[in-house]
Amino acid sequence: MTTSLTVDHEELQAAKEYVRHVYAQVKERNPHESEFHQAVKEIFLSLVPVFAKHPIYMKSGILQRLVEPERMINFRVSWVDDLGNVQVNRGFRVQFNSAIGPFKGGLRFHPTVNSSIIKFLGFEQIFKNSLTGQPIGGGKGGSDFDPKGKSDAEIMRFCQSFMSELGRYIGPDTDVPAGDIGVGAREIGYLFGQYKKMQGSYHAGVLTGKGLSYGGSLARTEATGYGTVYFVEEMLKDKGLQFHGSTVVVSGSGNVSIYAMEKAVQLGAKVVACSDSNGYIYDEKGLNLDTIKLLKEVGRKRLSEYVHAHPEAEYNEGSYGIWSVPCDIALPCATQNEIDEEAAKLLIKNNVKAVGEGANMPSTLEAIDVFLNNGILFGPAKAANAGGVAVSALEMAQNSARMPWTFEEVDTKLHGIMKNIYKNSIEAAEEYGEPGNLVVGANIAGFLKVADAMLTQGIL
Ligand code: NDP
Ligand code: 2IT
Repeated sequence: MTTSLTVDHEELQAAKEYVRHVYAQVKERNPHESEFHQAVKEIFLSLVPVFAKHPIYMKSGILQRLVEPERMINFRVSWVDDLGNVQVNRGFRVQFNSAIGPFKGGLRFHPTVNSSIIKFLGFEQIFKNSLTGQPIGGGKGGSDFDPKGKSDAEIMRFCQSFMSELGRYIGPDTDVPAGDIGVGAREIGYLFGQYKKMQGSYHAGVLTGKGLSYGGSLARTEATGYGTVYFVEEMLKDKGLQFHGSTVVVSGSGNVSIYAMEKAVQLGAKVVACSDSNGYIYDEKGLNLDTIKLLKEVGRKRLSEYVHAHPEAEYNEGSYGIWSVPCDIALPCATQNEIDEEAAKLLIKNNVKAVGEGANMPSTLEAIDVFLNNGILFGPAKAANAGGVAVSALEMAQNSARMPWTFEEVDTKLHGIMKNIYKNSIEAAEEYGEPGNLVVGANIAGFLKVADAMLTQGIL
């Protein structure tokens, strides 16, 4: 990690020792939580120069406190499937840090969900939310429930059961969940309905990502994907590059991926490949986004069916293969650790110039090192995908004001927020001796605001 700062060697050693010590403690206290360890390690490595320059953070135990969630809720979710069988899933909510605002973060429904996944996502969310400049703390939740192949009625019964337990722990000024993998407008609707019934009163701001007819914000659906492209646009601009005329690969074909593709195309790029968990589609002339939307947003179908409508395109089994498609810009928008060292090297071999993370932690630590060491423009998740939660906070503002804004108003604010995140991250990287390193810059800029709030609020 960085040593190029004007701090005493001794202070740097003390900072490294502090970080090493707390990281060892995290691994010991949270065994078998490899995703959580990974997210913590990435942040910790970036923060060494901060502790060397400002030992007050070490003295006040900021790191030990940051890595311990304020509250972790685990609960049983029982529900009855269409055949009359009882099903039991696990529900989670981590209320990680509320130093700068109510806990805020999505809910993920996916069979791989466990406490490690929820804690890595919640930990990332603390710094991401801080970067947006809005008053929102960090939280995350979800379930190992698999929405694939379930009927609407099953989804509804599951969501009602999930909320009947989670409902007592959340509220517009306490904790505000939203969507993530497997949780979109349909699920938020069922969750909101159940919360409203339980409360007996209307608290619009308890969830975000709501439908437009009952308190949702225009542009929330588009926000994460658009925001990622706005962020990457800033990275490119600094190097005299642009989306216009470039070839783009976007993994996933869900909410983030679809709107990242849409904005990239609007800016004049050609999107040649996207994926789902089974495989990827490729067309060197560019994909048809309307067909993808119809398949995934409306039909909830597999991407393999794309080639029925477009025989000129090819479908390949295995989502990992997407990283062998040559491109100028890669936007991983599916899930964690989808780009490993080998995939990163393959992208570089094929001349990738920029990578922007729409998903949470899609690149392994080794892959990030490969990108940075090869001079690839790299936009880390907590900065590049912050547009979703940023517009969620704008949705909360509209709910409080009981006044909806136009699409253009929200989109303009989103664009401004993404530009600011880029600027603040670049400036922090410069100030702490790692010019151009957005990983270090975003981690430091996100950390400082939360840490200073924690310092002023006493030992909690
Ligand atoms: P969706 O459920 O809408 O879409 C997820 C997409 O990723 C689907 O195409 C899915 O394929 C694919 N996918 C999921 N898991 C895997 C896997 N294990 N391997 C390969 N492909 C997989 O989720 P979102 O678009 O909302 O989320 C995508 C990523 O973006 C996640 O990392 C999420 O945390 C992050 N994110 C989301 C935000 C939001 O506002 N929604 C905000 C910021 C980040 P299939 O259809 O086969 O399941
Ligand atoms: O990872 C994320 O930032 C999200 N899934 C969105 C969270 C939110 O509260 O909108």
